[in-house]
Amino acid sequence: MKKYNHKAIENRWRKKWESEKAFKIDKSDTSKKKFYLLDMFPYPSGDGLHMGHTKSYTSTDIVYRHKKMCGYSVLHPQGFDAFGLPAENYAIKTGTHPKETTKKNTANYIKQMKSLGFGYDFDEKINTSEQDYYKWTQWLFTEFFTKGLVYKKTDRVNWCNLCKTVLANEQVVNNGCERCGDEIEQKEAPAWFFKISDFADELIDGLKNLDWPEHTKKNQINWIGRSKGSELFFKIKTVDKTTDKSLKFSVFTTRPDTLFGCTYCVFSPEHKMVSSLKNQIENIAEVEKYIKQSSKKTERERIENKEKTGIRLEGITAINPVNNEEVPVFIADYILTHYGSGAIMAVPAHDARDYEFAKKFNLPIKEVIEQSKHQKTENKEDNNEKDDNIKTNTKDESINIFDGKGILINSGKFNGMNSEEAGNAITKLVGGEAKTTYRLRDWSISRQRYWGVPIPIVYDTENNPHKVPKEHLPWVLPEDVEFVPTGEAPLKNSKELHSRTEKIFGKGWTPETDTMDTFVCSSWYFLRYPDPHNTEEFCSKKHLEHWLPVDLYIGGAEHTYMHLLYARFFTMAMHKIGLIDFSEPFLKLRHQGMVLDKQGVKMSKSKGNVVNPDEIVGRFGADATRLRMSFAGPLKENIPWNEDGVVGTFRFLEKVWRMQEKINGDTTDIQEEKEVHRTIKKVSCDVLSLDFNTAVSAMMILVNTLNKKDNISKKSYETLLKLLAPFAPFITEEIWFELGNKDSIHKEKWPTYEEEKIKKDSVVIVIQVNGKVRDKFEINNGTDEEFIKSIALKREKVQSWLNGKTPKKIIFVKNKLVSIVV
Ligand code: ANZ
Repeated sequence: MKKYNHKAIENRWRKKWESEKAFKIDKSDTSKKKFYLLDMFPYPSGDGLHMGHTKSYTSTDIVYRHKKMCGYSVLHPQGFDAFGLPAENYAIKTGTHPKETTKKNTANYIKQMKSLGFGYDFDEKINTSEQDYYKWTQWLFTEFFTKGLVYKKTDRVNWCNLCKTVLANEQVVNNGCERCGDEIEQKEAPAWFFKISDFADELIDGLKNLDWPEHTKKNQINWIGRSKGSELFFKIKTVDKTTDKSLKFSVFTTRPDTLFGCTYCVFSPEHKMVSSLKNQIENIAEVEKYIKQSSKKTERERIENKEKTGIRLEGITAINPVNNEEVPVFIADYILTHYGSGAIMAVPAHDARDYEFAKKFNLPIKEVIEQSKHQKTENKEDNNEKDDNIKTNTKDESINIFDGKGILINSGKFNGMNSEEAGNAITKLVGGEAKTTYRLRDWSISRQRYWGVPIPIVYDTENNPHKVPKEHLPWVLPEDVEFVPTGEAPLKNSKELHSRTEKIFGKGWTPETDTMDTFVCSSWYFLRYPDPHNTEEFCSKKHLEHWLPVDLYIGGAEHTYMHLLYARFFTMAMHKIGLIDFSEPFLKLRHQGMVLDKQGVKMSKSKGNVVNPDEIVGRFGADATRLRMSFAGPLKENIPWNEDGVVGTFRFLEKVWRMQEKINGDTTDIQEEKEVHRTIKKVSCDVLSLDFNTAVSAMMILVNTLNKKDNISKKSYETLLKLLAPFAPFITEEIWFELGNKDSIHKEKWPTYEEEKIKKDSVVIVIQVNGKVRDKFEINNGTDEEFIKSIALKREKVQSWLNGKTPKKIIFVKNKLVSIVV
């Protein structure tokens, strides 16, 4: 029998599939049920595909091939999120135009994806940096502009000095630039904003109907930060009484029930009241100094502030509306300008931040809420268990403040009432209003960079903005620009762009010279895939209706706050203005885990622990690589990469290859049939739930069982090949033709099983680690000891209990138990 020659096999089928256009689908054929399967498209970096891509694209390719075999018409497109900083930074360094870099890198990615056997139809790919794509990004911008969903304002923005650009809040990570890590500064600059905040409620409420990981939903909800509370009004009193008595300010509070406990008020440093009171503030010089200092801090820094800072406005007090008490007024940067009204009533007895501040500035602390009896007993019961409502830990002391709801004390006629009731009553009494606020801010998208979509806006001689009309789109990115960043938008220096603007719109008209945040490009790309060559529309109605929304989206959880939120916003906004008839883009979302190195450390260039998929594919073949990725763990888990694993899957494929020798007619014994049906069931279920590792292990068990026999029926073997086909598409195709079949295995129907045939003598093996039951699995009665032990050791739960240690002893009890001692 010939040796398993992965190189020859894979090369042959790669060419054949390419020439036959095996991955093309007829998108207008609506006779089959559709399935829209989406990958997060890559940025074509100079480093090529990394192992993380290999893992997640292998997963979607398995789903793609499986769904196809199940009779679906599957749209499984791929493309390139090609605008962005790295290509531009590379251009700055080397003088190579980003277009050239992008072209080269894109070609390499395609080559790599083809080598891994991913079934993408590259004739239908999209590239966000190409005119036929960004024309529509621009058109959508102009539609949003017409409908008031995008506007320009001058605001404090996050500024990265190294990348010389403005960043969205979401792109500031640990007070540094998401890209380069440099510290972010705040500066005033004009910028274009998308009105994402208009959709805050819809963005929260829409999550209810989505099949997404719960933590991702929760994180989006927290990020949007909807808070229901009251707006209350305080009057200002100044020492010299020159100020108008009616000068008042509002505070936003989620706890109006604590108003009697307010012992001071705080403004954010940017609050306009500070300048209104300028002449009355006795220590204005110091106050201004403080304001200047805090202006350097980013919002995140202010929220995370380790130590509270602030300054009292001497000569100013505020009147607590519920009891007319005079309380001191401060400014402090733990109060944010854009949240609520930018001013608070501080209740140090019941709010940890206020408590910390009060301690530092020696301010009175007045308790006004008591735990109800019911709460007290509950707390006693779970004694030392952490309860966020009761104890708030700050850096060096555990503050025992009660920030939960309860019963009012020290609150005049409201004593004895519960928080809920009292909150409403107090709000009403002092003339306050119910109010909802959000943390989510509008999305600033102007970037002073070159390699992005030009914002399709021109200004008339009075500097009023106008959209570039559709007939002039794409509003082409000019080529006559310097790459060296100056802090000014590179497009400012394009003579061509300026003369183009005057030529079309008139003398004295000027172009907008900022480009768009690249996240705009990726906010709608999934709407282009069904119809990427359409020159009249971003996507035809017919294709939109048939293909959207996306049925399954797979990508990293790191996109929760940006891409996944922006894409939902775009979809909702487009729905609102009637461009599409649905408002959620991704019905089901799953995240893939990361690929770690042997030591469990994330692979990264800087750590020098990156493994190149090309090299692995070259040595072991695409099939073994794909299989190893699938076998290493469930999709959502992080998996360690080590070469032994791929050696293992390669050997498994060799076994499958050699089984050809044992094919003998079509007789199937009952035992064999049961085993085959059981495997069909297991693999079918596991592929649906994206637990590829257990699907592979089920196939390994089947191969092991079949191999023990001298003769294997052709039918059983062919079923095995079909189950294996989505995982290892090359070898299965090769054997399939060797067996005399005339058409591709990937066009076969997915095998079905009969429950009747499965009922058989399987046994449940219990796994103990150090005497405790940790896992169990079902296997054939009589499966041999070594195999059961090896399966047990590979189980995910067991691995986590072993925590990298090698077992000292493994006890085996036939058909019952594997007991591991470490
Ligand atoms: C008084 C109070 C008493 C509060 C109490 C809380 C507990 P969430 O729930 O996150 O929305 N706040 C209001 N505006 C603020 C701003 N611009 N910057 C910083 N903090 C601000 O938080 C709402 C609470 O955060 C509000 O309710 C207010 O403090 C504070 F026992 O008012 B509270």
